Amino acid sequence: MRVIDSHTEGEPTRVIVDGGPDLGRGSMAERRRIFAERFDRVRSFAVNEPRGSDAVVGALLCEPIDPASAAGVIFFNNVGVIGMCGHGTIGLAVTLVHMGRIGPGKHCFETPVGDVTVDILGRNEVEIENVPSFRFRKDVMVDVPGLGAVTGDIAWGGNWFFLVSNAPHALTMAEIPSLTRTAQAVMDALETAGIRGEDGGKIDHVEFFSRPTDPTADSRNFVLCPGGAYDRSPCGTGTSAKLACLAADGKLAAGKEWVQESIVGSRFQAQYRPGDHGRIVPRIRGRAYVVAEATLLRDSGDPFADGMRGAP
Ligand code: PYC
Repeated sequence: MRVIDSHTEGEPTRVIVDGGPDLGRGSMAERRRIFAERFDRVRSFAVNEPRGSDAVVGALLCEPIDPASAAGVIFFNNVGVIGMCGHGTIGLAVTLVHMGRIGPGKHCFETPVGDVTVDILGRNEVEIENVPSFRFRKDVMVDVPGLGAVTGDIAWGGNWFFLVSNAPHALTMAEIPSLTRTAQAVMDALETAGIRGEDGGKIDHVEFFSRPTDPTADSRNFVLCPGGAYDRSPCGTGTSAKLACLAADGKLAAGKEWVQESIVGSRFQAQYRPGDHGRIVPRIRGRAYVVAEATLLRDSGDPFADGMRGAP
C-alpha cells in the first residue's frame, strides 16, 4: 500500500494513493459502508500502530462518481469511518498538488456526506467549502457522572458535535489528559442518555471552547474525536459546527471572518455564506505540509500485521 502523509495545522492525514481495496462504483456513502463492513482490517493496517498512531486520520482515495470531480474520498481513523474531515480535506488537497494531480484553482471532492469544494491558494494553503452545516439543538443539558450537568449545543458540520462554550478545564497542552477524560465522559453520557443528532447519528465529537491565547484569534478549542484522540488542528468540521451555532445565535454575520485557534495554537480562518433551509455553507482556510511518502508492508508472520491500538 502506498501512502502520502501530511499534517494540517498539526493534525496528521495519511492518504492511501495506491493499494487500497476496490469498493465498487456505488455512491460514496455506499462505498463507505462496504469499507466499514468488509475492510476494517485494512483501515486498522493503514492508521493504527505500529505504522501509525491514534491521531492519524486516513483518507482512502477513490474514483469519483462524476468524472469532473478531482477525487472521491472516504475518511477513517483509529476506530472506524467518519463522515467528513476538514483538516483531512486540506491534507488531501495539498497531497494531490504534491503528486501533480491538481493545480491552483477550484476542485470538487466527493465524500460520503456530500461534495466539498477545495480552492488551492498556494502549495500549502487551501480553502475548503464544506457541506451545509446547521445547529440542531441549543442548550442541551446532559448529566455527566462525576461532573454534573453540562450544557452544550448539538450541531452538524459533516460530523455530529456537542459544543460546550465554557471549557471545564483550561485549554492548555498541560490539561490535555483532563480535557480528554472529561470530553470522553461527556460523549459517553450523551450516548447513555440517548441524545443524538437529527438523523439519529451518534454525537462522536465533543468540542470545548475558551477565549483564545492569541488576541488576534476569536476563540480557542479542544476537540475530542471518536477513538479518544484529540484534534491537533482547530478541526474543520468542528469549526463548521461552531459557525452554524454563531450564525443561529446572530453572533457572526455571513462573510465575516472567524479565526479558530486549536489546543496546539494553530489556526483556521473561517467564514460562511447562507445556504438553503436555514443551513450555512462554511469556508475553512488552513495550511498542510507533506511529511512522508511511504510503502506500508505486511508480513503474514507478524502477530500485529493488521495493526493494533496501543492505548485503550
Ligand atoms: O478537521 O474535521 C476535521 C477533523 C475531524 C476529525 C479530525 N479532524
